[in-house]
Amino acid sequence: MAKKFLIINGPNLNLLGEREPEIYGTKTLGEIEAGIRKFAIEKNVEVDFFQSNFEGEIVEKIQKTRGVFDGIIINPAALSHTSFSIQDALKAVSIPAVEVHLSNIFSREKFRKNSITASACLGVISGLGWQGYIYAISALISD
Ligand code: CA2
Repeated sequence: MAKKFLIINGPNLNLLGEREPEIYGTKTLGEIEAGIRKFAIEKNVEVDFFQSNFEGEIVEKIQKTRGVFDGIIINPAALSHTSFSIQDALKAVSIPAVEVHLSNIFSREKFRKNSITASACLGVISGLGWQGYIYAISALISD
């Protein structure tokens, strides 16, 4: 059976392509999702997408992944730096997760250098733009 992955995007990522293209690239979230879909077809895996600006909604979505998805790719956006509840939810479901950041969080403001959610993930891909989501799926396929 084809592996099934959930791609979660956190607060403000619905605004991609509209502002700060020098940091986050020029693609909209819809265009990024289309690129991921194309890759998923090539690799014969299933992908589903979820974006929310609300921490609790992201926690609920993660809780519901158990028994449904084989892996989670998550860009928690600014919640990466604050959210123990997302960290707990990722740990609770014990589904392999990869954290993705479009920008290099280590070369920006000090507060971005620490990701609270990353410790609940297999690994982190940061600074490689939208293709980071593709690399994350590749990692989970070969997991
Ligand atoms: O680099 C990333 O992917 C981030 O997760 C993006 C977050 C930021 O808080 C993290 O430190 C790193 C911000 C997402 C905001 O997205 C925007 C998109 C368009 C215009 C303005 C913000």
